[in-house]
Amino acid sequence: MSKIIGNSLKNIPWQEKPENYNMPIWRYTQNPIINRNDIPSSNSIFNSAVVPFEDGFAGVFRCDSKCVSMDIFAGFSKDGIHWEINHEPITFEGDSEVTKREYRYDPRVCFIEDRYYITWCNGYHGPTIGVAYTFDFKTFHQLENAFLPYNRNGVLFPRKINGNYMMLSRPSDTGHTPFGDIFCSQSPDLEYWGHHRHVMSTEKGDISAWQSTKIGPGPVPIETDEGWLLIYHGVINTCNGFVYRMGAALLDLNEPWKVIARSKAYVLGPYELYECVGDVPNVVFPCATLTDADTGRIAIYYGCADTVTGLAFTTVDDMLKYIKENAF
Ligand code: BMA
Repeated sequence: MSKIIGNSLKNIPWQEKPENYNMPIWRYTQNPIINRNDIPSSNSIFNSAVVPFEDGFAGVFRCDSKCVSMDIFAGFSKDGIHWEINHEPITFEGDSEVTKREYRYDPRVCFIEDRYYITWCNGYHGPTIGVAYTFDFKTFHQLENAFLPYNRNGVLFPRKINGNYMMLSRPSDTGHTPFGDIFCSQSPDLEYWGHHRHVMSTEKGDISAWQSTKIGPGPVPIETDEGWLLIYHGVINTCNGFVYRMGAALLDLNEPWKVIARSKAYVLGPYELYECVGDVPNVVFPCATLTDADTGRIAIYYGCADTVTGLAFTTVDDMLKYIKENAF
């Protein structure tokens, strides 16, 4: 039995694995849990992040407007399934040069020590990683952008490692980047980032072609007794464009740029209609998990076809077993 290192979460959303199901991740039967027009201004609500908060849950949601302007909104839920999302986007306190908004998308939320940190793809003369914190999901304090443009998918580790904050990210370009590896960077203060280490590359051979074009970190890594469980997205370029799937790897606890094991088979792909059809077809894009250390349960929140938000389930045992069985 593998173990999640962390808190118990008795009210984690949960459904049992269907009988005779042979994939490590299974979908919530009532998906999608958030529809495209759940707030008055939205065209689509997807690629969003949630955390336990007070006696329920809070989150930061990517809501693209009917002008197709990308922004992030706070939301709250009692059960992690039914969400009330604010109708106005988050506004940030901080240095006016940094809080100036171009666009904001694909948020992650990470509780470290005493507060919730939000990272997202932040337009600043090109995409980079915005960083902010909140205690209450009402007031948000923006810090310096972590990196120079161009970068996407900034994902913090939930604790300092060897005295430093750590962030995974994927250096990119100005557009629909046709390349991309995952890197790990370190910071003593969440402002100055360095000691950049390469974590994983795309796989060019046909041994794992679904991740041949680019990969990017997904939810905040999950600490287990065997290493950090990283769920990520992997992309292949096809004659009809990019297809986004979910992959998984296990990273070293003390040197998380070292990969212990990585699955050559994807863990979830776009199969269901709401994952295959939408503004951008054939996309599953994970941005958050909830975990319960007592049972090993994991609930995964993911964007579906850049249009709606889905929920899926797994356990630490299912994931680590699958990664090991399919390691390459
Ligand atoms: C990526 C990001 C994601 C999006 C994905 C598929 O580059 O823009 O927000 O879900 O493409 O369109």
